[in-house]
Amino acid sequence: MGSSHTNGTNGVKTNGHTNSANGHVNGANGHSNGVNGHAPDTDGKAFSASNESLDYDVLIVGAGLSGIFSLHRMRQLSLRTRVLEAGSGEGGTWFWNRYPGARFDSESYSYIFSFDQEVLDEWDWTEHFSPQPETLRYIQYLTAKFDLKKDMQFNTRIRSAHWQSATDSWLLTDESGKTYSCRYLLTAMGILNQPTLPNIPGVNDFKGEAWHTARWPENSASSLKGKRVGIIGTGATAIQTVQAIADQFGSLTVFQRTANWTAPLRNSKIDKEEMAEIRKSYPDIFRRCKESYSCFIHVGDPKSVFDYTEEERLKLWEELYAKPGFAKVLGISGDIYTDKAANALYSAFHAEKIKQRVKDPKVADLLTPKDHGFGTRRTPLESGYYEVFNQDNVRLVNIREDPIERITEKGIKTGTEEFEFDIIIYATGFDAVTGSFNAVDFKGVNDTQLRDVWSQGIRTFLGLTVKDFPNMFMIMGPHQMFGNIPRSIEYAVDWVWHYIKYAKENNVRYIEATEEGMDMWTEHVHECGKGLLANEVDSWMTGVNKNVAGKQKRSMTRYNGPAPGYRKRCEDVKERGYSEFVMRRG
Ligand code: NA7
Repeated sequence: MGSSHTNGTNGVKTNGHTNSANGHVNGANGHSNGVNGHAPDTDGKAFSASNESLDYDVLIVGAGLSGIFSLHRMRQLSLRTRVLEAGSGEGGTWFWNRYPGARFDSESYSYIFSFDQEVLDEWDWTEHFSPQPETLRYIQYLTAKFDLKKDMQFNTRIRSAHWQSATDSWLLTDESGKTYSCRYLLTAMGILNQPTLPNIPGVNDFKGEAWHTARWPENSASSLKGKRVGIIGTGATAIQTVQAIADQFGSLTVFQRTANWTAPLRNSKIDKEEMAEIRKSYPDIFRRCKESYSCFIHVGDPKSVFDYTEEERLKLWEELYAKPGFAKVLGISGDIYTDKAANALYSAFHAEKIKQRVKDPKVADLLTPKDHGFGTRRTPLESGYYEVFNQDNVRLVNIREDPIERITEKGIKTGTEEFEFDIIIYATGFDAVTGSFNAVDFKGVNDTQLRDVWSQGIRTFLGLTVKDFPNMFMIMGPHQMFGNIPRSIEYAVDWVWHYIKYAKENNVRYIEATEEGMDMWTEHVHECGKGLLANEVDSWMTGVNKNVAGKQKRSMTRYNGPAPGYRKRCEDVKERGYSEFVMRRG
């Protein structure tokens, strides 16, 4: 579980459609119903009074980073707010994903919250790419520091969220049947929170131990020591897991359907002196993130691959390869993400690296992706992944050629072979982005179901709202930036905070996106994605999960344009007094 990045959005204008901050949101004519432009009702009493019949002013679903920051901000508006969380503790992604090797692959000090100076002053990172236990400690430190836990309710899985037209409110029901009402609903459920097992017959037949990486047993009695382990999947999670357990298992068999590109992370420790230097540079770090295309500290190369001679190009790529983090993914020429010929050159450079690192040429060839170019899927970073395949006790099985037929009592059966295992690890990914929403029965105005609204493709306004789902805001919903996620969360939560403050001051109790707004925004999101090679490839980022019905085809799940442009469009809506929305006074 590393940090995500939007493939193909390295900040370099390559094909004339970076859609930079040109501002205007056209098309949504807005029915402001006499709200916009009214003088603020600054004490906000009317707002509180109108919510008195409800359990809460605001309910937040999820206690990950989105939920934590949302709660903190809502408290600043003195709103009665509660976080409902399925897990037994806070942390979201970093609570659930405890598999060995789980860590950031973005620089720790750029992939965290920036909103509080005291936090920045107090918290020391000990590694450039934080491991999951340290990240979870950071999150627990935040909830303690801001005393957030008293408004968090754990072990509460929300099953339905139904709009109540009579009271302009939301009614949530958890799996025990308990209900919760509120004026505003903030979904903070994460984009990767529904693990998916493979759709292979016999998953329940295996008599040994088996688990999905996102459900790694916390105090696993069964150490991997000496065990025969099989792992299905070779995505970001599998790559981190395989390298982390390399010195533990008795034997490991990796079942690979699609090879993925990956490149060195080059993690290192941070001592006190270096942390002091990093701390001094926080303003610069966050400024760079703010200005960049997908909010990372790495800056893309404005020159084309073809502006360099072969010699210059290779020298440059060697330098990038030697650097830590996403430098070799985001610091490159932008045409690598839009031009197949440019991409082929960079892919060949990385293929050569695999050849150099993997002793058996057949295994090296199998580990080299043939069906997509470098960086066109989410590119994980590794620390010795390829070298694991040089171990005598490791085998790579090509299940594209020899598919798994079934999971058996003893292990895994492919078309030609039967494997026996003590442990099977499913590193088979997630029902990403919309999966979190589909797991809850969302019903809006006139019982409109969210999954129906999105059945022919995701539609949103600003990635934050959906028509027929009034007073509901999505933090890290579809059509938002999946780059540097904490940066996206901070922006989305602040935008919502501003709106609710406005509503409180203006005694607004109802806000809803319009059809025109959704049409315009959805078209804009699709326009931003045109020409990106990443959108021609199946991956969770393009909405594909072959294990999930209805997710066999690509869809536009994320915002592909530049982050500054995204923010400008949202700011413009705010500055126009939310006139693109339907609003009603309380
Ligand atoms: P991913 O990146 O979706 O990877 C899932 C892997 O599991 C991938 O290699 C899949 O192969 C494989 N898979 C899934 N289902 C099957 C079946 N039925 N048979 C064989 N192989 C299968 O998930 P991750 O957890 O690794 O990473 C998710 C994100 O978390 C990551 O991008 C980071 O941002 C953090 P496929 O490629 O579909 O052929």
